[in-house]
Amino acid sequence: MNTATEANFDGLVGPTHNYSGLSFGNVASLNNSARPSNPKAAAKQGLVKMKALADMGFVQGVLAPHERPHIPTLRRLGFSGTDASILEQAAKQAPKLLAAVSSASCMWTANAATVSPSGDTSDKRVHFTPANLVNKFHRSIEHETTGAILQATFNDDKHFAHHPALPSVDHFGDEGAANHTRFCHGYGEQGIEFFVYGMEAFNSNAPKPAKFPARHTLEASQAVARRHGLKANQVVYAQQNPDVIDAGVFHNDVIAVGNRNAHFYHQEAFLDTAKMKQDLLTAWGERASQFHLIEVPSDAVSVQDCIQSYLFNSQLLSRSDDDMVLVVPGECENNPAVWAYLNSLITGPSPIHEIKVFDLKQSMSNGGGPACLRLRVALTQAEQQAINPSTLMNDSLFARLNHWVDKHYRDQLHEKDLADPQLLIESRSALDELTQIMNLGSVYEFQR
Ligand code: SUG
Repeated sequence: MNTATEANFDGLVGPTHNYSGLSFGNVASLNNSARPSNPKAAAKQGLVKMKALADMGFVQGVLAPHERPHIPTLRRLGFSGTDASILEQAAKQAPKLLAAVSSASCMWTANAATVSPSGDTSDKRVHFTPANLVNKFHRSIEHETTGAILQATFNDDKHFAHHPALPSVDHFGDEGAANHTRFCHGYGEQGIEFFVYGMEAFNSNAPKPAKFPARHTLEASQAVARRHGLKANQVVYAQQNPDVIDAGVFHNDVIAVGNRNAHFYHQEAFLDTAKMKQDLLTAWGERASQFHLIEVPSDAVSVQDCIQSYLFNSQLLSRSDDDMVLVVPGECENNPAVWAYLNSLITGPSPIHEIKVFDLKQSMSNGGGPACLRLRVALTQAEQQAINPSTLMNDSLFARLNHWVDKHYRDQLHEKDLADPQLLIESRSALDELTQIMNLGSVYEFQR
C-alpha cells in the first residue's frame, strides 16, 4: 500500500496585518474595519498553532508572507517616482487602494491554491494551481508570488507539477482549497476530490446569491480538475447554498470540513444536500472504511452561530484510522450552542474524539480561522523528502521565527500607518531575512 501523510502548510502572518474592511461579504472583515491590529500578536498566534500541531506529530510547514505594501501594483496603476513618494501619493489620492496593496491576506493559505495529491492525478505527481482570487482586488494580486513560494517549497519536477492561476476573470473565479476537500481511505490511495462552487458562470438561469458575491465558479473547478488529470468518477461537484453566501458564508470552509472518510457539514451548507450525499457515497463505492456524513442540524447550531464561531473553519486531523481531532478557534468555546454541540459530538459515534482550542483572534477578526490559515498537501514519503526542509516546523524554526517576529514586527497598526515609508522598509528587511531563514531564494520583486 502506498502510505502517505497529510501536511499542513500555514501562512505566516506578514508585518502589515491590518483591518481595513476590504472583504465585502465577509462579516468579520467589515465589522472590524478601522480597528487597530497587532501584527506581532497575529504572527505569534499562528506560530503557536503550527508548533502545537508539529508537537502532536503532524507534518507542519510554513508559507512565507508576501511583499506589502505592493509597490509594483501601485506602479502598474500609474503611480511613479520613488517608493516613498508613491506611498505618499497613494495615501492622498487613493487610500483604499493603498490599504488593498497592503493587506496581509496571503496568510489565509487555504486560498493559496488547489492541491491534488499524487494518488489522484494521471501523472502521479502532486499538482498545484494557485487561486486567482479574482473577486477581491487585494487578493487578486497574490497568485504570482504564491506560485513562486510554492515552487520554492515544492521544488522538484519529478514529484510536483505547478500550474499558473486560471484566467483572472469572474467566469473563472477560483478561491482554491477553501472550496475543495479530498476524501480518501488512506492519504496515498485514490481519493475523491470534492469541489464546491458558488455559481455557474456560463448558465445565467442557475441559482446564485443575491446580496453577496459568489466568488467561485463551477467552471473554475472543472478547469482545475482537467489540468490536474483527475478521474471523472472520482470528482464530485456541489453548489453552495446561495442563502448561506448571502448570510456571510463567503467560502465553503466556513460551513463544512472534511478529512479522509468524514464529511462534517451544516444542514444548510449545500443547495442540494441529498444529491451531495448520494454523489459522495457513489464515488466512495466499496472502500475499506465506512464513509461518515456528520450533518449538524440548524436547530442545534444556526448558520449565524457558524459564522460567529467558525465551528466549521476547523482542522479535522487524523491521529490514526478512525481517530480524529478537531482544531477550533477560541470563539467556539465562547458560543454556548456550539460548545454544547461539540461536547456531544466527541462522546457520540463519529470518529471525532477530541477538540483542541486555539486563540487566533487577530486572524479571526478578518474572517480567518484555523482552516483558513492552512493549505493541506497529502504527501508520500518520497514527496516529503523532496520538500525544501527549511520550510518545515520544528523547535529550531519555531525559535528562529519568534525571534524574527520580535525583531521586525510592530504591536500596533492603524490604517493610516500604511503610508509610513518606514513600514515598507521594515517589511522588506523582514522578508529579506526570512527568505534566508527559509531558504526560498529571491521570491519577491524587491529582491530582483
Ligand atoms: O478573503 N479576509 C479574507 C479571509 C479569508 C478566509 N479564508 C478562508 N475562509 N479560507 C477574505 O475575505 C480581509 C482583509 C481586510 O479586510 O483587510 C480578508 O481578506
